[in-house]
Amino acid sequence: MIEPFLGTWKLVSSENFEDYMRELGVDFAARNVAGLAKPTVNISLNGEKVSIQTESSFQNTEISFKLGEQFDETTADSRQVKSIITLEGGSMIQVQKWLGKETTIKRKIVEGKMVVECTMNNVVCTRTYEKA
Ligand code: A9M
Repeated sequence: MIEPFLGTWKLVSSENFEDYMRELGVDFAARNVAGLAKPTVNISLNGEKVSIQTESSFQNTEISFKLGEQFDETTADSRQVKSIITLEGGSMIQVQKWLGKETTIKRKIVEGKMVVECTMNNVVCTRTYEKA
């Protein structure tokens, strides 16, 4: 079910984001800017299309996709990736692939909060959002 994810979310805590970005290959300047950002994430549904808009004082991004269908994404750090997002056991699982590399972004609802777990190789970052 996508319904629990719909709405507007505000970042309230972040663990290991710096290490995750380093593992992705994000450069020093961008890591510093992104580390300071407190993004607002809006997740909406229009027919079969899910949109995730991420807004911060530095940059805005938006992805729009159908669950289970691969799409092209340009990430906040300018990677051109192939993404696919599925719902599995109540979690939204996103896999991004580029240049033979892969990262997973898992979103789940825990006690009314959206917990986003980003994994690259053996580095795991956890970012928690509350309903705005
Ligand atoms: C998240 O909270 C985690 C998504 C992980 C994205 C990693 C991209 C690195 C960003 C580096 C770019 C630097 C410039 C701009 C700063 C904007 C900050 C945006 C950070 C998300 C849940 C949200 O959907 N995802």
